[in-house]
Amino acid sequence: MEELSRRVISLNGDDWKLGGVPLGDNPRQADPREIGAIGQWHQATVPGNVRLDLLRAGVIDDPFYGLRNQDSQWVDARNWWYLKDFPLELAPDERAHLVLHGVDYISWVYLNGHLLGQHEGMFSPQIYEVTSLLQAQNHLDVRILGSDALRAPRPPLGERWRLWFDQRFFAPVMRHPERLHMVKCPMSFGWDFAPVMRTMGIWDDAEVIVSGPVFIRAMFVRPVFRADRKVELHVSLTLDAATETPAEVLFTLEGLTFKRQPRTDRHAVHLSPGVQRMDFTIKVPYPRLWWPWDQGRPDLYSLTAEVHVSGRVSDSISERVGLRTVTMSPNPEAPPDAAPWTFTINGREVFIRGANWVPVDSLPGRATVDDYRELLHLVRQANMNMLRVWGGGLREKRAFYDLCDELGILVWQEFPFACAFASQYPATEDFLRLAAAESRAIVETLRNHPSVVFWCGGNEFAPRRHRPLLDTLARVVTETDGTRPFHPVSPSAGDSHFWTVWHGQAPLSEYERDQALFASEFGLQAPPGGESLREFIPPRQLWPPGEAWAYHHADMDKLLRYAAVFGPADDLEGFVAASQRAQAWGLKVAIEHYRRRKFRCSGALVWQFNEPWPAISWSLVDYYRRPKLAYEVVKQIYNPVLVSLAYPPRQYQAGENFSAEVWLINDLPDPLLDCRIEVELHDQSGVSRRWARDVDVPPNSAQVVGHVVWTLPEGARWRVQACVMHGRRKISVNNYDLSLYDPSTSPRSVRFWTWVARS
Ligand code: BMA
Repeated sequence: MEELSRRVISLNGDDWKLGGVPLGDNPRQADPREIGAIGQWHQATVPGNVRLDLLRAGVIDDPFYGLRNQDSQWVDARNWWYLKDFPLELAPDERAHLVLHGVDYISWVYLNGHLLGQHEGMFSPQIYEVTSLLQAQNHLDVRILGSDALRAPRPPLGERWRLWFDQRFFAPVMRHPERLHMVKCPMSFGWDFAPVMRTMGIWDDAEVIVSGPVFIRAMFVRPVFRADRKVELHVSLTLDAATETPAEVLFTLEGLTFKRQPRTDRHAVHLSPGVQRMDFTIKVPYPRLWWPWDQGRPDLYSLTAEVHVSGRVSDSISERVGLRTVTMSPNPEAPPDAAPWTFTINGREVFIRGANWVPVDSLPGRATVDDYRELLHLVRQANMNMLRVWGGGLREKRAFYDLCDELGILVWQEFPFACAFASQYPATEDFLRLAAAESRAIVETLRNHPSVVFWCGGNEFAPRRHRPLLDTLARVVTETDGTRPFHPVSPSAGDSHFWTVWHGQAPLSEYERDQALFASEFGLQAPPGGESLREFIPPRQLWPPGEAWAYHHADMDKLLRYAAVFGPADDLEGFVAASQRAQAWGLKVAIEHYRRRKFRCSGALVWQFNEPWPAISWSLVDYYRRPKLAYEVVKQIYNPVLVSLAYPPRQYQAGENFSAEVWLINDLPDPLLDCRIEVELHDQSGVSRRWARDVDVPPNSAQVVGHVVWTLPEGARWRVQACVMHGRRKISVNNYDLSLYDPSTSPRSVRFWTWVARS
């Protein structure tokens, strides 16, 4: 078979050089003569980050330890140059395009001394044709503007906001107001779980693509389900032809996760010089659908397009394809102004069990495929079927979405806009143009992934005050994708960020009042275990908690308030254990409530799965990948089949009645016939009461299957174990400790936080 002519020359690696220069008077004026003024060069790595290279070179200390991040803020007061030499020879008919998939944040790119372009935005790829500039040895220079050059003063604050800014929740997200003028990972400016680490670097892949005279810039594949149940692929190719030419496009469709005879389609085309879009339709015989893992198999196809010119392959591209539809169905009993919140995949309503995903590293250049793989396997093992890629974070790297496709994990993707409280994102033409360009690039990068099912404009800002931005995003999504729902901002029109517990310090039982149609955020902070704490908190600050705790985001008032209930919490071990119990128990109360309301509430997303640096945060899994207690508990109660008890949380006494509704929830698409539900009461001496019932469980359901009423025997501590037996197999277990409950009463701020959740 003839060799394909696309050659991809990766420019990734550790053979780059990095040097810095002071910002000077006019930092936005690039001048390659700056390079001559650089006294000291360091070895550098792409993908990466300026701080990482300086760390490896021993110039700065690990900013993730203690308060050391403060010592390297000077890094932002420099412009940085990345340099690389590489050989490349082209055959006579060949063309070459330099592709930088993500440069953070404002950059100038030079090849062999020629300025290729100046670029703003960390998400859009930079693609430059470099055919005529290449030599046997090439010299690539990338200049990155120092973060301090982008600083902006804080706008004057009204009295109401000044009060709120003194509060811990709001201050961290507005430390650098310039973030609202940029389309850059918002969290990097500091958040209530992330440090101020204003990243600079080439954070995603860099490569040169060599093709023949026709270069394929992009391929967009849209599965279309026809009324006669046949499936077609509508394929758009963006082709760049050097000259006017006849050509042939050859498509090959194969099963990637299953065996199927490859199917080929040929199309004769006539290309004009320059960039053009061409549309094709390909039939898919005997279609195999893509499903989230709990509903079926996440089967994938591979589609390859080759463009042949004069009998030779000029260029080729491959994309993975998953056949699925996504629509949103209304929730029963929802208010008339609510959005429909039930994710409906391939016509089937799917209850969402998942979490919020934040960047895996505050230095995102460091994230590798292995990091994503390790964390996403933990997601899958925790029985989660969705991640919300939160708007304070990133468009992740391609590997993240490839793995979600393979594992059958749904992705709710937000655009990188978050928490505009006192001021707002601008409505100027310049800013809207930037927002459109960056969001278009995000959609183009992700739209072929079947796992991505939902676009959302961002996190926590008023939709009314952001009409121009939201209209821009909605238009981009329609024009560039058009196959997925778009929701303006979370929370709005029915989803909740339920912070009455934690920020409002309400008792955990308050979760049971949440009437959200979709619970997109709820959670509690808990410190990681001692082993992890010792990796980033200096020994003398470990206990009592020193300054480094606050610097790594511990909110001590609230931690102590919840730990006190699940204590004793008067030494490090006790405090960690009590806080982790509070977090786990709180999430259990919330999730079981949401699941019992199945489809009146259509899903639950825990805040937050992971964390970008070692922190005392809401994460289930700490920075070092060590799961907290809550991870294990959430995994148990996210079992697609769950028996759940609803009972009043209170101090029980021997001789009193314990009375609970027994709920059975089945998120699987199949019925479970001949199941046995067993509920047992354990006291100090073993099982003292037992309740059992044989049931057939309908598919995709939540129902009350019985009621237990027991007089509590002698003792002071009772546990209840509930399980579902299917034949001889125990398919689901749930545990309750009746002594674990939160007796406190609601503080006054509860009303405020309940209002926040709904607005
Ligand atoms: C939410 C998020 C984040 C924040 C978290 C914890 O509302 O969207 O902005 O980090 O609460 O306070």
